[in-house]
Amino acid sequence: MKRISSLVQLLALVSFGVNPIHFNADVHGNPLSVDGKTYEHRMTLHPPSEATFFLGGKYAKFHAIAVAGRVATVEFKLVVDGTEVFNSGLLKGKQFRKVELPLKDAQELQLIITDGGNGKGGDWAHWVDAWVEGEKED
Ligand SMILES: [Ca+2]
Repeated sequence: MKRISSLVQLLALVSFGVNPIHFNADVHGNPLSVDGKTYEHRMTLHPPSEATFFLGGKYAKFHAIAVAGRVATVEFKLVVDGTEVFNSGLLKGKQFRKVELPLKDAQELQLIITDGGNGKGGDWAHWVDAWVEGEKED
């Protein structure tokens, strides 16, 4: 199991949105609770956000919880090798969707957050507990 946040540091990164990415805590240093459980690991972004990870066919599965910020209206998408494989639909104020995604021989994974079509004001959004697993031996 390898956290996506560690892939950010380890693997080449194509692009992020115009805003910085925040790891693991909000501006007040607080962890995030989702559905009654507290998570230490997350990436917090502001749309438009598009992060591309080169997986090189090394991983079997992707896991994450897509969580809208308190006053956000956003949409989360996952694109594998150019094909959209997950769309959260509109998520508002703390709504969330859990994602389990088989990767098979995926070369490239894109994590996308849009403004939900109503502007980006207040649109902080979180990829919580995001990791890939099933690392293959070279
Ligand atoms: Ca919005």
